[in-house]
Amino acid sequence: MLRPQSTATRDLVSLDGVWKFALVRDSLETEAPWTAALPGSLEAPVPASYNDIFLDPAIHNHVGWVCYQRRVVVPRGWTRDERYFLRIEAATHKGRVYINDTFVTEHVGGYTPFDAEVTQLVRPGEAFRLTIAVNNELTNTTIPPGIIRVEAGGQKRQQYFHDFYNYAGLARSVWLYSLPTKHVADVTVVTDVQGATGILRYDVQTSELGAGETVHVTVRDEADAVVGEAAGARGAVHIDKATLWKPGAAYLYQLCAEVRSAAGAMLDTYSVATGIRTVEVRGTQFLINGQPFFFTGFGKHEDTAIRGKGHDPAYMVHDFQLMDWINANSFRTSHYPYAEEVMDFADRHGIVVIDETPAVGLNLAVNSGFFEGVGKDSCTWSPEFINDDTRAAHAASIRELVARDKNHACVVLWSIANEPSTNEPGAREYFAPLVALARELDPSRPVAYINVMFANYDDDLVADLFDVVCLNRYYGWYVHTGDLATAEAKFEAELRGWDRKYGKPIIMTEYGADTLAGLRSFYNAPWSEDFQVSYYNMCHRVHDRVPAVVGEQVWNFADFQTAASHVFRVDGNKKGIFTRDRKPKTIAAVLRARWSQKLLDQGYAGTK
Ligand code: GCB
Repeated sequence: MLRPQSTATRDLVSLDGVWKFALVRDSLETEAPWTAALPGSLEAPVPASYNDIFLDPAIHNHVGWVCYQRRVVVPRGWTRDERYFLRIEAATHKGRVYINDTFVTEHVGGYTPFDAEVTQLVRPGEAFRLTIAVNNELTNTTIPPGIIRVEAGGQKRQQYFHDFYNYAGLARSVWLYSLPTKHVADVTVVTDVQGATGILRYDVQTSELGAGETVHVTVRDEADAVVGEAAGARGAVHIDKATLWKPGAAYLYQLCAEVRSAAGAMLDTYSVATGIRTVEVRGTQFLINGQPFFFTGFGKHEDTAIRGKGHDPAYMVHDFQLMDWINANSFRTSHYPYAEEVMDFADRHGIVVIDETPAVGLNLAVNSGFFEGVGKDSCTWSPEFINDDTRAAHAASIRELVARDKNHACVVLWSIANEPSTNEPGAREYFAPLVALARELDPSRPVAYINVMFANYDDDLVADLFDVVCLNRYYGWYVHTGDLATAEAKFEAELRGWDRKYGKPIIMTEYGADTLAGLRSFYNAPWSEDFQVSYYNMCHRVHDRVPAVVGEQVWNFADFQTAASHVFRVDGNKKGIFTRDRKPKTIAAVLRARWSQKLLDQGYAGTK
C-alpha cells in the first residue's frame, strides 16, 4: 500500500489539526452523529490518542465509539478526471468514515492505514463534513485480543492481555489526496547484490491502462543522478558499483515509477526510497549484506505523556538521537506497526528494524492470574478464545503490515506475534498457515515470532517453523527475583538448550527489570538503578558466552503507560532505560559503553 505522496501528478492535503470530538454514549447507528455537527464543545488533536487529553475519567476509560469531525475544502484546482481519497494512517482499533450524511468505508486494525475513496461525494472548491468514528473495543476475534465485560449499571469494561495502555483514537495523520485515473497503484522492490552490482527487482501495479500506455522506471542516486532505467511493469535495474544500504550507513536510491501515455506524456509518477541490501539467516548467523550482524537496541513503544500513541516528530527525532547516543543499531516495533514516518526515518539513518504485527496477548497462561478468572481453565487456542476468526484477523494484520512496509530497507525481520502461548496444544495448527502466508507475501525476509518464557525449547511447538529464535526472558526479575547467581546459571542453561535443539540465531528481544529512576540501593534491591545495572551485567555475561546470541534488544527503551488494572505497575511499566520523559537511568551509560564495543566489532565508523 503506497503512502500518499505529493508528486508532479498527485496532490496531498494534510487534515491534521484540532477536530471536533464527542463520545458516542450509546449506539453509533441510532445516534448517527455524522449527520450533523457533533454535540458539545470538545475538540481533540489529530494526531493523538484521545485518552489522556481530557480530564474526564468517562473519556479516559471510555469503551466504544468516539467521533472526530471537521470541515474540509477540496482544493478548487483539482479536476474532475482525477480520483480523490482520504488516507487514515491509524484509527485504533476500528474506523468508519462518513462524508456528509454518507457512510464511505470501515477498517478494522488499529495500527495500519486505510483509504476511503470520496471522488463521487465531493467537488473541487466545495466543502464537506468529514466524520471519522473510532472504536477501541478488543474482543477475542480482534488483534490484539481482549474481553469486554458489561457491569451491573450497563457500563462496559475492557480487559486485555497486553502490558501497555489501550490508547485509542486517530494517533496518526489524516490526508486528502488526489490520484490520476491512470496511476501507479503499488510498487514492490526487492534488492540483491552480485559482486559490485546492485539489483533492484521491481513490480509495478497500475490501474487499468489503455493501448500504448506504459510503465517506465527510473532510478536516481542520492545526488539525483539517473543510474538506471527500465521499461515495463516488471523487471530489474542493475546498478554498477552500487552503494549499499548498511546498518549505520544508510544509502537510498529513489526508484521512480511512471505511467506514460502512448505519446510519452507522464500520466503519473511515484517514488520509492530503496536501500540495496541483502538479508540472510545462515546457521546461527544473521547476515546483512553477507556480514554477520549483531543487534543492539530496544523493544520500544509509541508512548508519550498526553499524546499516548500519537505520532510526534519531536519525540521521534529525539528518540533516534537517544538511540544514536547509546549505540543502538536496531529496535523492534513492539507490539504493533509504528507510524510510517518512523520507518522512513530508520531507512534514512541506517537503523535496523524488527517489524511486528499487533498480535500480542494471545496467551491465557501468562494473563489468567490478572483477570478474575479469565482463562484459568481455558485453552488459548479454542473456539471460545483464539479461534478461526481471530486467525483471520491475524492473517489480515500480516497482510497489511507487509503491504505497508515491504519496501523498507530497514526491515530485516518480520515478527508475526509477541509471546503467544506456543506450548499449548493448537499452537502449531494456528501458526503454520500464518507463517506460510508471511513467506508467500514476502519471500525475501526471514520470519520470527517472539517466544515467552513459559514455552521452553523442550515444549515449544512452533519454533522450527521460523528462521530465528527470538526470546523474551526475565531471569532475575520475574523468576529468581533478585537472585542473580541462580538466574545466571538458569539463563545460560536455557540458551544453550535452544542452541542445541535448533541451531538458529538467537536474538534476545526482551530482558529487563523495572527500575524507579532515582532509587538507589547498597544491597542491590530490585527496583533500584543499582539492581538494573547488575541485572544487565549478568545477562550480558551470559550472552557473551553463547555464540548463537546475535542480538540484544533490552526491554524497554523508555518507561511507558499500562492499564490501571495491572496492580503490579505504578503509573506504568518502569523497565525503561530512559524515563517516560527520556531522562537516562544509570544503566544508560553502561549500555552505551557495551554497545560501542559491539558496533566497533562490526566495523561501524564513529560510535559514541
Ligand atoms: C513481556 C511483554 C511486554 C511486557 C514485559 C514486562 O514479556 O512482551 O509487553 O511489557 O514482558 O515488562 O513484563
